[in-house]
Amino acid sequence: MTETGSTESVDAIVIGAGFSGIYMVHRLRTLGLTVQGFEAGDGVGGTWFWNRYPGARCDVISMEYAYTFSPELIEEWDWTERYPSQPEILRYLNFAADRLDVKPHFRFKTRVVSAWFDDATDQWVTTTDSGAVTRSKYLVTAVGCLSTSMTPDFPGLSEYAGEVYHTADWPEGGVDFSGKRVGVIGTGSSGVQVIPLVAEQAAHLTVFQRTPAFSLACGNRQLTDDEVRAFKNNIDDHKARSYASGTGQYTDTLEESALDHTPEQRQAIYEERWGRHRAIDLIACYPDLFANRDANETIAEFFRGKIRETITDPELAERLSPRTYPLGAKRITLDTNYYQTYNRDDVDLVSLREQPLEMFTATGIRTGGVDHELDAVVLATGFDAITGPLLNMDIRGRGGRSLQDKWADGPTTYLGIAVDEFPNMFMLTGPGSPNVLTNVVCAIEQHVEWTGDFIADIERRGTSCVEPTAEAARTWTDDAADLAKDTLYPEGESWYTGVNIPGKPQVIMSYVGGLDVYRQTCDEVAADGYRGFVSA
Ligand code: NA7
Repeated sequence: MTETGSTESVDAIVIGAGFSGIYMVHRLRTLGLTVQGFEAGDGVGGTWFWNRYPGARCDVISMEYAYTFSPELIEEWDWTERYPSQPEILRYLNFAADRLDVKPHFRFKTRVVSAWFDDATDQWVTTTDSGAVTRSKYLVTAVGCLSTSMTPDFPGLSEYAGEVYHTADWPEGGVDFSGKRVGVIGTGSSGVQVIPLVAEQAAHLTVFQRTPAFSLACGNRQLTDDEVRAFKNNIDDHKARSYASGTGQYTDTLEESALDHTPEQRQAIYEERWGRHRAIDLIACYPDLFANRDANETIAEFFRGKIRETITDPELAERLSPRTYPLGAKRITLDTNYYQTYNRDDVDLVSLREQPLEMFTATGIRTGGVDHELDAVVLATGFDAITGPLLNMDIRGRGGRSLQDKWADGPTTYLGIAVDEFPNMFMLTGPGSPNVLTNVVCAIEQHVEWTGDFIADIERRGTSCVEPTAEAARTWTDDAADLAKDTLYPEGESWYTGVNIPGKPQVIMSYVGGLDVYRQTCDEVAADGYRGFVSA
């Protein structure tokens, strides 16, 4: 390892200034440590900095999608809408970062290129795209799960003369589609949100759909002052209930199987829950909806019925109806006027299953021998999720061991937080933790607090390095894979399992045992002297 120019030294490096990075920097600062944060964006926000496409909105209720650790942050911030828009979340994160005074500890517009562990000094040596080198005892990755966008290798894309935008890297000043023929590829959460707004502006919209989504109308609305006040007054209850839940979101799950009820009973129950406009209320309505394919089919068919109710053309309704995977195996999308958009005369749907996407031409897209002339194309094609942002950097542990090599067959971690041979490296919402199967802010708070406590313990003991044993990491990873085997996730063929990225190892990158069980396990590990870790 060679270092040229000056090298700074800090106790800890934190990569990323989203929800997790902001809180981690704050937590480390309160321990009295010196911290250098790096963030590729020109401001805080993480995924909410980049995903500023029209209609971008979180699928968790605003008041629950917020930090709970600080009474001041809770008291001083008032959400305005039931589901928060991207601009409002970005304002919130700026407010939190200012209030916690963490911005001065970040270097923005700075991307970490590599982080190598130096065996001689037990330090991490981190290099940024400006060539700056920083040494630190700790390396904390707060890079998010959905921060490396994915553009498929479409033939001819580079020859296409029109405009191309990716939802995950949207121009800051916005895009004017007025008078244009626009194509949107992708009907996941981002596509479902952007499509209605592009349709309102464009002269014509063509949606290129490979797999239809199960989408729930989000019923967004302004919050009342009373609702906001009541939530704040009940924050302890909210915290207790989210801690006790498997996803950080709680609902009233019935005791009986979906199959124990008559179709009429189920219909009435699903209908009531549809009106709550919250995916968790539907998918966790009966305990077996996500465990039993027949039970799942009852709610899948209920969703398809909603599509048929909304779409006037029955053939179109069928093309928009998911048939190939269980509800919940791909993330349920949350929309405003998604299906209604297809009733417009100036919107067409191309099913790529019937007419495969052959290539981009200079003037548009060719599918099944048909040319679609387009002035602009929006790629809503998703992310190299969870491991993508970590493997984008050249991270090397003991003896120059690269993380890319170590994870060539899929990520192995202990608790989703640490990796053997990578001492003093802590991953927030890393692979093998509950990450995206939760209200991620809940998962982040648990991770930051557990990691902060561990680092405080290491400092108290005067230990130089900790790392998990290879056996602890292997056992955690194998047990997590065993737990996931019986779920319906693999049938979804989505970013949850890496199937969306050609060549990516196909494993469920999230711990499916629930955030409540996970939290308890992490606490037991800590109480047992950080069982599974060794010190040097
Ligand atoms: P998603 O959910 O991964 O959706 C990507 C969409 O793009 C999905 O409909 C894909 O179809 C489609 N896609 C991907 N590659 C192709 C190719 N090569 N050809 C045609 N269509 C393609 O990403 P989002 O950004 O919408 O949402 C990600 C998460 O962000 C979301 O779940 C929220 O948690 C926030 P497919 O289904 O693979 O057939």
